[in-house]
Amino acid sequence: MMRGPDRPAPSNSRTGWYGMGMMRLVARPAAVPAGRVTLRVVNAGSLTHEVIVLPLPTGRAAGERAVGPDGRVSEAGSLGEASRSCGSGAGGGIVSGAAAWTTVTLRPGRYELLCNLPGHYAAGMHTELDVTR
Ligand SMILES: [Cu+2]
Repeated sequence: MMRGPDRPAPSNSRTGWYGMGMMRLVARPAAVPAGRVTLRVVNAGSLTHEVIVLPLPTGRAAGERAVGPDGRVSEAGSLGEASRSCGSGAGGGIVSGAAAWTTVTLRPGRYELLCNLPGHYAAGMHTELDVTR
C-alpha cells in the first residue's frame, strides 16, 4: 500500500512520533447494517491522513493494537482503505480538506477504523465501527 510523501515530522525529538498531540477519528454513524458499506472520509485536520478498516478481535477495543518502532500498526487482515484524495481506495494519503471513499463488504461484527500514518494511531486516530445484522 502506498503512503503519503508528506509524513509529519515529529514535533518533539525526545518523544518522537508520540509527541504529536491528540488526533481523532470519528465514525458517524458508529453502527451500520451488514453488507456493502461505503465509507466517506473527510479530512478536517491540517495533516494528511487515511482510514484503514481492520476487524476488531474479540475482547479487544479500538486503540489497543501494538505500535511498531515506525509508529505504525500491522495492517494484516485489512479489509480496505480510503487514502486517495478526492478518490476511491488506496492512494498516497488524504490531504487536508479533501475527501476520500471506499466501499467494503462487511459481515456483522466489530471493526476498527484507523489512520496508520506514523504516530497517528498512538495519537488517537482510531475508532470502533459496529456492523449489525
Ligand atoms: Cu492520521
